[in-house]
Amino acid sequence: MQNESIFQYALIFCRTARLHRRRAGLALAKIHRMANADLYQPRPEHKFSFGLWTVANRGRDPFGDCVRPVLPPVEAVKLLGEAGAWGVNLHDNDLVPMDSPPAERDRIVKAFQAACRDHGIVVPMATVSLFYHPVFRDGAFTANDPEVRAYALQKTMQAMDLGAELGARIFVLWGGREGVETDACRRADEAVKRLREAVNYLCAYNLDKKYGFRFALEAKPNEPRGDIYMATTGHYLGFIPTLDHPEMVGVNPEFAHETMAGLNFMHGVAQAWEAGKLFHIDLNDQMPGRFDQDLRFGSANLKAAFWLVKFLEDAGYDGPRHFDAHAYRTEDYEGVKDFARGCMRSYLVLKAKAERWNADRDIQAILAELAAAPPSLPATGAYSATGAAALLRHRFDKDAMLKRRLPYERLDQLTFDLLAGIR
Ligand code: GLT
Ligand code: MN
Ligand code: MN
Repeated sequence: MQNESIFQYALIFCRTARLHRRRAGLALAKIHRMANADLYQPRPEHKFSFGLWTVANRGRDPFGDCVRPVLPPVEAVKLLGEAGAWGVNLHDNDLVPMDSPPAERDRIVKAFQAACRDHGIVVPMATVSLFYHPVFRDGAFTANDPEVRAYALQKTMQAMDLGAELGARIFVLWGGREGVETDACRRADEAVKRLREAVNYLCAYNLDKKYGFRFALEAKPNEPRGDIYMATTGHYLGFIPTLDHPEMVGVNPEFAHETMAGLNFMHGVAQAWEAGKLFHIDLNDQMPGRFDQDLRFGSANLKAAFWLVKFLEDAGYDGPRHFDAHAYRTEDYEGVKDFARGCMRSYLVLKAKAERWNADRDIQAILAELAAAPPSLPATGAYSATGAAALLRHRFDKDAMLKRRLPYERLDQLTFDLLAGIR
């Protein structure tokens, strides 16, 4: 009898405990969800920005017309405010139509500034369209026609005036038309010289006007030209030290552009960062071997996006995280908002994953093992005659070196498990 009641008591206890455990579990899951929701919520300190041309993209492609109606700039700012972005960037003509009379220009700028204030949006970067108007059919700064080259400078100076008025401190130059279909048209080194002359001129204007801009040069291998001269970020990193004011000029690497060239985007970004030249970044996605897709960040190459976010966060990059992408052509403007939210959310999810990766004991144990060096190894950091003599004397045990593990398969699988959410 006594045993029976003990048994019953134990049963009730167990049930209650299970109930409590379930409740506790549910509460914990809720806390987790809330914490994560907060973790993935864009905030101003994340510096997420979008180009006016990205959210206002109307879905036109070379084979089909627009699918979305015009989204006026003030409406685009509203959309970005609602989506939780921090900044908006623009080309001169994204905001002010070409050849607008001054009074009209000023009215447009005022209305835009008011919209930015109302929706808590800043303008970190400005740029210039030197590709849309047919006059740039043979390029802008590198065009053969000296009048086109002069016009390109004038247009850029006016775009700098506009950017400065809006508070931008970064000025992007994307030479989309600076290229060829046939190399018969000019010597390629002549194009490099013309480009240098133009950037030098604009740096001098920047100093003259005390705008304090930092120029960020954006590379692309092709599209809309058959070949664009400055094909990769690496090309620009080689070009910048040849300028009159190299300290004023850096790069704006774009995920899609380097991927179109078949390159590892993060490697280019890392080199720019290491050289102190990562002034801006264009985040999006792209399948290699395709046309210029400008897909939502993280939507096509999850692992590449992860390594990139991990790199930026580990390095302490504190510039804008600019999304230069656009929504699928199948979307309406609600879908464009989903697209914008998705870019930022994916970045923040990957940022949280990078923190997990850095805190993961198994991953860190492998990294520690990889970094270990035998104590007898002569130092090779800086050259000295005695150091070099010690290195020349040293006997390397290649068999022992070969026996050291390089467990990259496991490291990569741990990364995969972590990204897949099972770790
Ligand atoms: C254009 C291009 C982008 C550039 C923009 C800046 S315009 O949309 O595809 O990569 O960053 O000029
Ligand atoms: Mn871009
Ligand atoms: Mn692009």
